[in-house]
Amino acid sequence: MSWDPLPQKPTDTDISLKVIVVGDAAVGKTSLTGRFVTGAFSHAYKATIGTDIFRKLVKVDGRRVGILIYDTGGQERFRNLVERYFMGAIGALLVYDVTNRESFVNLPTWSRQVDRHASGAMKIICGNKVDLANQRSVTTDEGTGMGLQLGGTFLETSAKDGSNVEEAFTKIAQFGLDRVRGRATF
Ligand code: G3D
Ligand code: MG
Repeated sequence: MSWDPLPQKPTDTDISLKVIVVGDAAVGKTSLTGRFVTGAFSHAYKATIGTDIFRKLVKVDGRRVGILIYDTGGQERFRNLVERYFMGAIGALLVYDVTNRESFVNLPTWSRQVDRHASGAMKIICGNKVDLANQRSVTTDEGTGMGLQLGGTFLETSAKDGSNVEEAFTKIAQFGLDRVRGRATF
């Protein structure tokens, strides 16, 4: 990726970043992506088969950042996605469901995949479905510990009520912008 010179040709973005969304089936990967891209929650999303790619334009530091979000599905149970899926990603959402302990326990496996195939990508650990407070089986402290263990930033999210969804993607956009400018400290 190059930053200087800025593109002179008419274009709607200054920079494009690839973000991948990984985690066990049904943790809310498609719902988080949909919430971020459309600003709404819908039960109408079909189980993802293969990879869907969504695009959203955000402004960070006055720059127009195009975020390409690769939402995967169907292959989750193999935990071994094709390398092309990870390649070139600047950041990854590693999603678990706070009401599903197994999805939390499986996070290190997802993290290893990201480290192996998208080396240097920023990892955002998302404990999703926090709106389901009375069904919770993973505590906030455990999530914080997992974030430290995996070298990622931990956030608790809800695709349903929108909590921290914008933050999760924006942190990656900021990181990507800093990295392209050679200022990343990560
Ligand atoms: P996936 O893409 O990781 O497989 P989905 O997961 O986004 O398809 O979501 C799986 C189910 O969890 C869906 O339920 C979806 O509506 C629900 N879900 C996703 N995020 C949240 C959330 O933050 N809160 C709550 N309460 N539910 C969520 P259905 O019943 O539609 O299959
Ligand atoms: Mg999906």
